Amino acid sequence: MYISPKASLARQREAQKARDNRAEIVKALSQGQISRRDLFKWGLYSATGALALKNGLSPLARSAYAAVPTGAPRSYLYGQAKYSCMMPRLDVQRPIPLTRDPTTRNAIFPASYGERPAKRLSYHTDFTANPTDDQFRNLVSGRGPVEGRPPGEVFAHQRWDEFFPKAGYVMSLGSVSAGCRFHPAFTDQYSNSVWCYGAGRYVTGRMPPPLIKARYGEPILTRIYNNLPLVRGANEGFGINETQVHFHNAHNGAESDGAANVHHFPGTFYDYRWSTTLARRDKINTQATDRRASGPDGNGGLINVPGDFRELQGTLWFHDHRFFFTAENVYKGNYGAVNMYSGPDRGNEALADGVNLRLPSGSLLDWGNLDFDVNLIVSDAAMRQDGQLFFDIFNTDGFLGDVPLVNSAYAPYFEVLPRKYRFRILNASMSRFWKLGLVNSTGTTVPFQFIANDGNFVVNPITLTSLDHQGPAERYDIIVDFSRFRPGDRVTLVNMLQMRPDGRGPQRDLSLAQALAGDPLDPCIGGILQFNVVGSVNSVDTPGHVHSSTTPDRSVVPLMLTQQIPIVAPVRTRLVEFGRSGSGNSRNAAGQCTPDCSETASFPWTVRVNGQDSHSMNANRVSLLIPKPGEVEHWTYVNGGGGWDHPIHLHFEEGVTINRGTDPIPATEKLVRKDVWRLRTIGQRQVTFQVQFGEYGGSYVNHCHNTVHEDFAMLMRIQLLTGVPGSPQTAITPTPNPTPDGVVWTTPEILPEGDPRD
Ligand SMILES: [Cu+2]
Repeated sequence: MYISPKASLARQREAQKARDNRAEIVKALSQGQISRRDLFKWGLYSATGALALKNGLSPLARSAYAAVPTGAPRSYLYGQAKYSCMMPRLDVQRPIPLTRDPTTRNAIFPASYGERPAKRLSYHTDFTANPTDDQFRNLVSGRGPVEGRPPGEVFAHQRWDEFFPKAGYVMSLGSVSAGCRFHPAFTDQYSNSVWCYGAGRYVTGRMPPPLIKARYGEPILTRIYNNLPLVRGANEGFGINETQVHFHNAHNGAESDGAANVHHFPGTFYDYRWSTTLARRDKINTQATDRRASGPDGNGGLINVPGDFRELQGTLWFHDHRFFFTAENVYKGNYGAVNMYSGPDRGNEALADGVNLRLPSGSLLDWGNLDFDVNLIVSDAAMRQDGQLFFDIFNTDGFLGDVPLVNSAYAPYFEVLPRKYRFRILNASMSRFWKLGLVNSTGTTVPFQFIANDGNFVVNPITLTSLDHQGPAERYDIIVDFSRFRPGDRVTLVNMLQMRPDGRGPQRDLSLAQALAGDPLDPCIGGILQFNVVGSVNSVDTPGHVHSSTTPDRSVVPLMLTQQIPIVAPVRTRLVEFGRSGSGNSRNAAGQCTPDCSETASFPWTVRVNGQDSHSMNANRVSLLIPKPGEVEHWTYVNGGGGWDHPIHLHFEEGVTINRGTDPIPATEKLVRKDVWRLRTIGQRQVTFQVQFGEYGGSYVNHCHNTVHEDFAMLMRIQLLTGVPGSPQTAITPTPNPTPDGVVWTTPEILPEGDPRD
């Protein structure tokens, strides 16, 4: 259909008006000027909780001429074309050495940092005992404890002495300062359009996202200060000024998992102990004699650790997990990457000791070289006409942006040498799935090798010409060999997946030619990153050093990366259905959620265990209980409906993917360890995997990682019991309910269908 320029302009204006109206409502709600009741009264809100699709009110009403896929007018790009800015590398954080005070068992920061010691028990414990002592009070707000971690033994760091932290990181989550942009030619983001991390105490946030280089055998203490505005509404329309930080699938006690309903408030900090525990520590290789179960010692050697080397992890990330507001907060910038280094996955391509796999990385540093081992965080954003980041908080299906970002930069370019590179691709989108492939300048696909799924090695590298769908939070590690190219050549990373315009999931796979032709309805289809092959690049590992294309590539891609974990008969099976069964029951009779949710939130997305009733998220309800560690279980996840996909994330443990029901299973998933499984609409609607729990206990979660589904409220609580005598984790964890004045405890209900105890 032909649309005249004049009519097109009118439609753009109307779409803009719709978005402005909606933004006004969001702002008025967040600042308490109107209530949910007012919206009902005005007929703008339905009983199911959705905003009425009235023209001019909802940008998703098609009559509002909103652009696909954002529901708002096309983002303003200041006339910039793709590949016009350089891709930033992630902001590598520097570890702070911690020492142990033998008397107090506290971890001491060097005096120059001015940081109080990290302790096994939260400072909230001291605040509760000494409520008038200012040293334990949040002095920014003047109210409540200075640490957000709940008080007492239940939230003490588990196995503190065994995993005593040696490396410290102090970061603040804050508003951003001037100069924060998605492209050098774009406008600065307002200080509260973007909220992200900065290194230090009570500092502003910065882009690109941080990267922490972790290694087995060196436990970490990450102190996160909440430096966000005290006023909830100071958020440019979305995002809540409270956070709990989830270290996505690292093997940690629940008190450090960042998803035990422990969000904290502006002015407070939270000490997360990231233990670097290798799974099966109490069961396999308990004497730490297997050299493959190890971390680099910094001097060419290894520090052995107990545990199963087949469960070594690599590419991980951390992100906000404030229940009911995760999508807004992650989208706003609350995330970062963690590379876990081990004996086999050393981040050194030259060191040959029989354990190190020598994957592409570099060799200037003993471990953790990044020169040829590159994190690519892929996401999609939308911007208002004034260039500020935009999010639609009323959307419960899925939020899609129209601006592809890599490491927070708009469709950038990256200079590479003609040699092998490792790329760690993370999908950090809220709702968008990607299907990525590589193409050269003549339009021919460039094959590559797939080596890891969700941070877990596949047994043998798999040669591919395009990746499988990559749902939110999934990580794919690939090796690309640019040695067949010459300086001046170009290779493009292309997205070949068309999403449903409503954001609920993928619509169809495109051919490479279709993707390269672009889609006028969705600018995130087609190229998102261009590799420019050059003759020399500057080192990021040793600033000042220059790598040349004539330097030999000493990296190796071995035929075998790890060994297969066998599938065995399970102690029990579980069935979890992720569906859409009417209005979820996140609100109690008084209309309140646990924890508090937006007044306007509705809960169409539900979870059902073993065929019983459907529920939506309630932090005071345990839906699955794991009675003791070490028991092998087989779980089946099923998509309960049609028309949408769910990328389902299990915290704390990976599962070995067994089958996709009777549907074919791709080599990149078959018997591969994962922590996010896509449940598709047709074909691969279900997945069965083998899982066992161990080493830690407490309150964890399992949820959809389309964070919009997660917030509305496809999430359930899991309780792990450890059976360690005297440990609080032998019992159900009481629910901590954070308030600005401190934590209040409640006793959770337990769904009988999720409790296998007699
Ligand atoms: Cu979902």
